[in-house]
Amino acid sequence: MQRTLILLKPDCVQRHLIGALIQRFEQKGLRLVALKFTQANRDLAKKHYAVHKKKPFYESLLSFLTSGPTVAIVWEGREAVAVVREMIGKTDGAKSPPGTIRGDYGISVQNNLIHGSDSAENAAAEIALWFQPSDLVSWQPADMDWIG
Ligand code: D4T
Repeated sequence: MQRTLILLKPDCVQRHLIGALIQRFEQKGLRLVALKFTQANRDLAKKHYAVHKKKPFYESLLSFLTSGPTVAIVWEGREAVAVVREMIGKTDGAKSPPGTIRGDYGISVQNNLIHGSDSAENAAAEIALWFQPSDLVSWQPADMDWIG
């Protein structure tokens, strides 16, 4: 079992797509571990996107992520990091195929609705940024034997 972090970014919240996107992950068979509705401050946004510090879009990215509420979610499941990245699609919504979240709901690069951790190591670090250990709930869904 693996855990991963997703962020439903401010554009997703403003466009009333929270429920539609959560439904996809629930129906895929991923298990909810933690969920938080919050507005990232600049310090959190800087830590989350530290890898992009030197990029020309960095400042704009920080403004975007701090511009409104975000839903942070930890999902758990077999190969959860790769599964979620596949479901999200490519960075650019215009180039992301139909069937993916960005392909179905987006056409922008920056306002691309959702973040998903890109490795198990980054997932662990990002989960620790957005959640306290006590926020993470370990539980046994009744249909686990069917989902696998
Ligand atoms: P995240 O990290 O948000 O899940 O997105 P990706 O993994 O798909 O893409 P990324 O790390 O390369 O970029 C992070 C974030 O920056 C925005 N961005 C990206 C942007 O505003 N302009 C750009 O030119 C690029 C490449 C979009 C996602």
